[in-house]
Amino acid sequence: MNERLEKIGTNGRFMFLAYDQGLEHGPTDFNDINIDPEHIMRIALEGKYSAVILQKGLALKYWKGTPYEKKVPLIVKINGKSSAWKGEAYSPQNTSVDFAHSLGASAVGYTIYLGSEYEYKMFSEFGKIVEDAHRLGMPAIAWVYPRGKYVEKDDSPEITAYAARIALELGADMAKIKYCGSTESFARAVKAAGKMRVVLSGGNKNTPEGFYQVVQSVLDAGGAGVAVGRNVWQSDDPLKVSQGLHKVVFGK
Ligand code: FBP
Repeated sequence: MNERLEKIGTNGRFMFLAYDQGLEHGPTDFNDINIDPEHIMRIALEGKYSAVILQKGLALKYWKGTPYEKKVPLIVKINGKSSAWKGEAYSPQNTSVDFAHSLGASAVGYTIYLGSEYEYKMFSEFGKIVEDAHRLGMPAIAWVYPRGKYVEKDDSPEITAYAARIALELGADMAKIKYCGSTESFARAVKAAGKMRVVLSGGNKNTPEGFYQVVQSVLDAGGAGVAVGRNVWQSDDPLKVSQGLHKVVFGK
């Protein structure tokens, strides 16, 4: 396990604020308030997140050289695709591990679409990313989402455990995977992940209570926390939801 990953967590637990949806989904995810990255940076700081997840462009303009640089650890998401792309799932790399490191990132993140026709390209890109990141003393986090031509059911317990295992096999320090319905089934994914950390990928809008329950289930299953976006910053009171989440993840 990379010590730098543990450094951004607390007692082996992690609560990340994801804000890469501007690229992944487009501004349809945003209202007039949360479209402003400054607003999200304030939530990341005041909500006591372990780190904020940004694409390079936001990291350059809203983190680097700002007071947040010293206060909120950064994870740079180094690949991404838009929702306009309707082809087979593939998320090209748009920046390097070296650049993320030069920015001051604490970790890099990369999405792999398990079961896509282009899975082989993402495996290959991620393999190099792990090596580059470890050479620089940085952890590599794999978002592993079953998606594409060869995936029948993207949220089955089997494919979720497979997603976690793939991240382990490719050398990731942490996998960010989706919930597969129950504590028991998620526990199987955590088991498949071996020594690697597993966090929940937020998901579609839920009630705060419903979301806390899912996060609790992930922790009960042996998961290490959550990387969440919309369930926080699309809520009516993002700081209140962050506090509730903090209580679930860190017990205070
Ligand atoms: P949410 O909590 O908003 O679901 O964010 C988690 C995340 O993985 C983001 O990092 C990413 O932008 C988004 O989900 C991608 O979601 P999908 O590919 O399933 O539409």
